[in-house]
Amino acid sequence: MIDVYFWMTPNGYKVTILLEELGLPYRAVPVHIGKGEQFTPDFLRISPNGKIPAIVDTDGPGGAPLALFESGAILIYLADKAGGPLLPADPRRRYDVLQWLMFQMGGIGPMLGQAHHFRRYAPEPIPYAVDRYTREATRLYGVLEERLGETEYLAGDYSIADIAVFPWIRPYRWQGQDLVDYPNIRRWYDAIKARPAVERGLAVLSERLERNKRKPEGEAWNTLFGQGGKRPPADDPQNRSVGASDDA
Ligand SMILES: N[C@@H](CCC(=O)N[C@@H](CS)C(=O)NCC(=O)O)C(=O)O
Repeated sequence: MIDVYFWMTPNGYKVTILLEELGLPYRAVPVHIGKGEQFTPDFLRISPNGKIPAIVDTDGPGGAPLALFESGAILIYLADKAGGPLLPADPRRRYDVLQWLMFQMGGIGPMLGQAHHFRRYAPEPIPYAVDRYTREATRLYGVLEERLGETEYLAGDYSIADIAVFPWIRPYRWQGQDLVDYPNIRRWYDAIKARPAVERGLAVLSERLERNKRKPEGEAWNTLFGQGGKRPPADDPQNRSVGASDDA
């Protein structure tokens, strides 16, 4: 059995969509990140960075349990476990998938996340941050648009790279984007959205979605973006005097 430590966010959906595509049995374990459940000692043992998603596969390599965090590593592990075209074994095709997966992990996720944050969640408007991350989001959408003008899916055939990027495009409006400007992304997006496995993956724990309260506020905001959910380290570098070096 695969336990998926999950909340209804783009990084969480990558894993449930893939598991649905692969038809592997799993159980979604809710980790309410607005309430700080990502900082409990039990969860930190599985996911030391204190973020979802994470998995525990009771039937890991060699039959022993395996715990994994970081969505990119989880997608690679699950696709390899099941085998098949979502992460091909052929080296050229495999590295093509992996480079687009890493493009998601290093670019799409962090940058679109910052655009979303400064446009929607920042307590006061910060024009420099809004401009910087919206411009970077627009640039990244341009990269996707060009690629999807050349190939049907990011790495040719549908793969874990598409599964990683798709949930990040869903909130495109909050990233200052409009899909009418990107016909190739629109085509790709609609094709993925129509897949029954994707629909099932997006429905996981949907009963916990508070439709009108998807924007974290109050305690939830403090937990996610302040220090409300996690103790700062005892030796918090921010408390050191400016210019002090580590060995001073
Ligand atoms: N690089 C990580 C990012 C994970 C991540 O940022 N997860 C968010 C939800 S999408 C989270 O758990 N946030 C809670 C927090 O930051 O306290 C991955 O891809 O797994």
